[in-house]
Amino acid sequence: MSTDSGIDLQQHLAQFKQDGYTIFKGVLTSDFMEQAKRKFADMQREVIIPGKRDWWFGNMCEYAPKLIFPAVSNPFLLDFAEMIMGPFVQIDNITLSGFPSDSKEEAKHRVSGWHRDRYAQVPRSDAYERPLSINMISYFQDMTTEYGPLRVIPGSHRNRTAFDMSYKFSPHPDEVVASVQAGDVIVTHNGLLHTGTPNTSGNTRFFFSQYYNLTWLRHTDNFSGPNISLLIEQARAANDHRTLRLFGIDEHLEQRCNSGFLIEDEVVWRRWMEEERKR
Ligand SMILES: O=C(O)CCC(=O)C(=O)O
Repeated sequence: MSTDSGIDLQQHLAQFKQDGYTIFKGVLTSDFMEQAKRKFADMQREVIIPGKRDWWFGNMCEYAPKLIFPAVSNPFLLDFAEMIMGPFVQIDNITLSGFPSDSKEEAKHRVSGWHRDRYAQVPRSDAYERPLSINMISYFQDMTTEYGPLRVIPGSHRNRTAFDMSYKFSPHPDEVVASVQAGDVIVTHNGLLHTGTPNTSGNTRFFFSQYYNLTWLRHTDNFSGPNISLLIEQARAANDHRTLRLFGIDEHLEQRCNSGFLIEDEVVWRRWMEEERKR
């Protein structure tokens, strides 16, 4: 996994703080995306609801650890997540989804539904606040108009104006359509207003979400299955606190969540992150 966005992490962070999102180009390899699509097809075949197909699969790290764990523990993306949230990054859910194609008539002038994400709130001021959660969204196809691109309202994570509900399922005058190719990763603040767009491509629209939150919150995925238990065991043996935190085990939490808060958060976080790297 690599990235080729042409700007450094500090510039990505500045964009994220200002706009509520930033895009990393070319993170997922085509091999990863092909394997994930095959896994998706297998899971659809294995679903046991008679006459129905499932299109939405959480717990992907448990279902396909060899494929998914390297993606969700990508050190470059985790460095960035820690710059945003501090060294308190846990998985909330890792989700692989396919959106079936809608008819063009049904989808005309419609968006999937504007919203902020899990653990958000309507911003109370225009100050930047550390998010309680972030989403790292990627798609396995270039997001053309037909595939239904992500739309975002830049700066809405810092805009306390109430959302005009008449736009909930319509394009918004302040929206930007995220221009992304297969394998790019869009990192979003949970306060960012965004929506998908219906898929009218005639093919499945693949969506992969790495959703992280702070280690003291609940998580949606289940971390007690056999595969994640093994990953936890290996991380314990390697004294790998970053991986342990991904699965909700934060052995520094007691001390770090009660640090006294006399020094700028980002300065302290950097110190903790550097200390961990030296070990
Ligand atoms: O389908 C999409 O492109 C966006 C999905 C979304 O809004 C979300 O994950 O919160």
